[in-house]
Amino acid sequence: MRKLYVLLAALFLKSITAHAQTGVKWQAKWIEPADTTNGPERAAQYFRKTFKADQKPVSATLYITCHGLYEAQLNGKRVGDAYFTPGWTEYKKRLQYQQYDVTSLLTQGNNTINVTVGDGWYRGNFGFNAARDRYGKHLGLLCQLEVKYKNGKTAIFTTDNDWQSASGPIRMSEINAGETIDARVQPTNWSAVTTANYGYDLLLPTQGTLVTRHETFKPIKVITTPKGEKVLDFGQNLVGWVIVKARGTAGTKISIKHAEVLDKDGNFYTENLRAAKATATYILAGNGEETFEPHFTYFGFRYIQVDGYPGAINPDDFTAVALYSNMAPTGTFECSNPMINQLQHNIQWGQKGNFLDVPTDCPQRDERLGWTGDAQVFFRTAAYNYDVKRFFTKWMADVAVSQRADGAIPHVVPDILNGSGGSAGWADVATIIPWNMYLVYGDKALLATQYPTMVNWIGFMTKNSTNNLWNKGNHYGDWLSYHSPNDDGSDAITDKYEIAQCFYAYSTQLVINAAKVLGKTEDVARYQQLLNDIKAAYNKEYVTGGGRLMSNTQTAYVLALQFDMLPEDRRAQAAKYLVDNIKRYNNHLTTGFLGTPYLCHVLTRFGYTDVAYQLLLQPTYPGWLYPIKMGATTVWERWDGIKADGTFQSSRMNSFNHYAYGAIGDWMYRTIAGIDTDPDQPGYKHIIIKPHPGGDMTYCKASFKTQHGDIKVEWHNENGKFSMSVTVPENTTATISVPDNTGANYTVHEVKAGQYQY
Ligand code: RAM
Repeated sequence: MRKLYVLLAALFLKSITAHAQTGVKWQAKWIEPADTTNGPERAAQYFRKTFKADQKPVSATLYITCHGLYEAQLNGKRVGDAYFTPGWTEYKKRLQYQQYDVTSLLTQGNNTINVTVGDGWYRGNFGFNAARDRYGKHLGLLCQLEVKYKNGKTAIFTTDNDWQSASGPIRMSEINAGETIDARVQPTNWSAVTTANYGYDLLLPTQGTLVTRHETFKPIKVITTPKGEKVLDFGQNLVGWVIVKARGTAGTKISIKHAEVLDKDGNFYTENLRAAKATATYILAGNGEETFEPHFTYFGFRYIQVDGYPGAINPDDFTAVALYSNMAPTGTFECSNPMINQLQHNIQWGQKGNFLDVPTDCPQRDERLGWTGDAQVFFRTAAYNYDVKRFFTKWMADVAVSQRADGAIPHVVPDILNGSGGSAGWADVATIIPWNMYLVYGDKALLATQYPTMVNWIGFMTKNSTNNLWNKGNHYGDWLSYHSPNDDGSDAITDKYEIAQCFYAYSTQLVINAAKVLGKTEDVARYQQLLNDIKAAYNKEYVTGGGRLMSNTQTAYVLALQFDMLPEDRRAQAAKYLVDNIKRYNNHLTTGFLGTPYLCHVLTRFGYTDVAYQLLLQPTYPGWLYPIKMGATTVWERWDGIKADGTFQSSRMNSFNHYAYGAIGDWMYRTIAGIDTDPDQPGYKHIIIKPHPGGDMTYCKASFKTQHGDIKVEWHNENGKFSMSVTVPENTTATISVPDNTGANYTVHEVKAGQYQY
């Protein structure tokens, strides 16, 4: 059976490759600069070629990819609006190329194509175990321009031996370190390129969502810090860079450093960036007003420190621009509590900043990796806020190809940690995202594509289990859960193998769900038997005779309840233990990465929505609103990134833009607003509307753009009266449950598309 899945996975890969070749028939040669090292700084390379078009083309298409990151120009005009192309994939197995309609950029006669290629992920120094040349030693370029003339003739211009390369103004570019641009240097020492034979087998057309420019920000404050640093505050922690205008003499060097926060004294704070220098350096050519911005790096920041700027700093000369994958917005959420609205804002900005071609844990320090655990906990929230179908289709294809032969999924994808993986709650990305994508988008084909990877992941856990107990391996566990500041024994540490057993069951359940959808009846029976065994082993090992769990933590109860680990007659009591635990912590959550996403869902399911609201609205640490009280504009990695006295948590791991805890967004949409899909008619074909009023909210207004159209819910709960309006899009049906003002009783309406008032 396993062999069959490996075969299926191989066929799937082949089909991707075949697909790649239907888009373009490659004739181009890979070219590399003659000086492949590009000097000690590893300057970006400029490639060029001038070619002759017999007439003005009636159509022209450029196909292009590279080893590194590229920006292309035709006759001095930028090609396309995407950045960080060709995107980041498992480069040794899959490399995207882009296709651009460049008809309007070409003319009759001579045309020049210029392409700049920087190190990027391909061979730059990035990731927390800093290393260069992860995918290859040489920058390279592959492009093919296909033109059609009015007379029906066609011509193809490709990268080949006739191209030239040189270094130019971009003296250094790296994901973490930043970029240095010396405007005095123009490419002059052009020399012939060499060609290389990498073939075309790994190439595929853009599968994901390319990065483009989005919001811009002007400084809201110019600050001179107590240390005397010149700092600009853009008012929002964002990901991208700052466009700088300056006038000065040739050789003037401006340095722009980036930080997410100021320290408690108001000084510029970069310790939490660890080894990431995150600095843009601009050297003026001295010819009037000059404008600078980087190309092949990005920064996570709210503040910049400006050094060496010629003359007085005028905020007008600085514009921050956010760059992220160009996902269409799908969700809006608003309610009567401004703190919750700020939380929604922070969740969305966490998504923008960390959806830069791949889903990253954080965008600022020397890490910025596709951590699988973070992505799975945030997936459902992400899919409410934006259309992430393409974004995750691409990334999950990378998850699939990075799966180890033994079925383990690496901790990060693309896998730059050399195969280390198989951690509970991280590797389960293999099942959790495909299943949830199916719920959100209703696309069976996507589920079928990922099915072999899902099954192989179960195989890994089974192989590493004894008597159906998965009690081997290294696990991150309930990462960053509550630790008491005084080590008084109240730390919420959940046994890692107890957690692993829950995820083993959950992933198996999701394979059963998928097998049912895909009509794989044999698998349904087989995995159902396995699931029964996993749960029996769990109850024997981790549940006391009285129904308490071995780890007496919120996360232990949350996972047991969310994944139906306990026999039905024990669940209500376990939910009560969970609530008791929350009360013991004075209405605070103590959960980390794995317990947090399900905490409020479990409370709602077992009739404790009031407790869920208390947690949501809890203004003191640990809780979602504490960072907001401390001025956060994105979601923090830790519940106490900045402590109440203004000091920081350990600089070794303290990101102020980590989306994982933003997973509460799912509960806000699904439970407060009450918008969900029926798993039996996924993709919002049959919509479930069931709001849960509470938390003293007087109104909630949310919308969600499905593939069928917009769902809208607006409820008011004032003066003892609950009222609600709902829009149900065309070609769908909905079950609308209308609560009374306490949320205790519902009246249910089965409806078709239309607008409804209750
Ligand atoms: C940290 C990452 C990420 C987490 C892992 C386990 O380094 O930032 O959030 O998933 O560790």
